[in-house]
Amino acid sequence: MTGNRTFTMIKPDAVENGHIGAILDKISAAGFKIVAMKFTHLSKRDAEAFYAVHNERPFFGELVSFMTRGPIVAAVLEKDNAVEDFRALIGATNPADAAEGTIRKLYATSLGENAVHGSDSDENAVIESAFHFSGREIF
Ligand code: RTP
Ligand code: MG
Repeated sequence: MTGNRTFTMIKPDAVENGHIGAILDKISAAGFKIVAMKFTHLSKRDAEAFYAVHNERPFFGELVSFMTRGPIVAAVLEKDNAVEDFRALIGATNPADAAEGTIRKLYATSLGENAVHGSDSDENAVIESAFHFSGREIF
């Protein structure tokens, strides 16, 4: 799996704002194949574990409360060079800095509420996919 898969979440802001379909269209149009997908709602414990790398950061509490505010779409995406190409497709963390046409530029609300997650390495893509999906749920 390493190298050609990444993990994404459509975050609660984008779900609340009705952007699930548009974001999935952008993902497909960019050449990513969806190999796993679910609509789910993170518990506080889930969000704290998923974003544990940020647990010392000042925005951690805000991040956990945002990510647990409503349902999310979790998915595993397949494409050559998936991690890097997906990070390019979503754009910078802060939508104000994101390039024109990127998912965050189009659909994110703010630095904290930025519409989508994308894994930042092949190693984390594997860990994050396994956090949300069993082997039988990835096709
Ligand atoms: P993500 O992990 O969600 O794909 O985002 P990222 O790599 O672009 O950014 P990262 O540094 O990993 O931060 C994770 C998420 O924390 C929220 N954040 N808030 N208020 C703030 O200063 C701040 N900084 C980051 C964002 O939701 C960011 O996506
Ligand atoms: Mg990150």
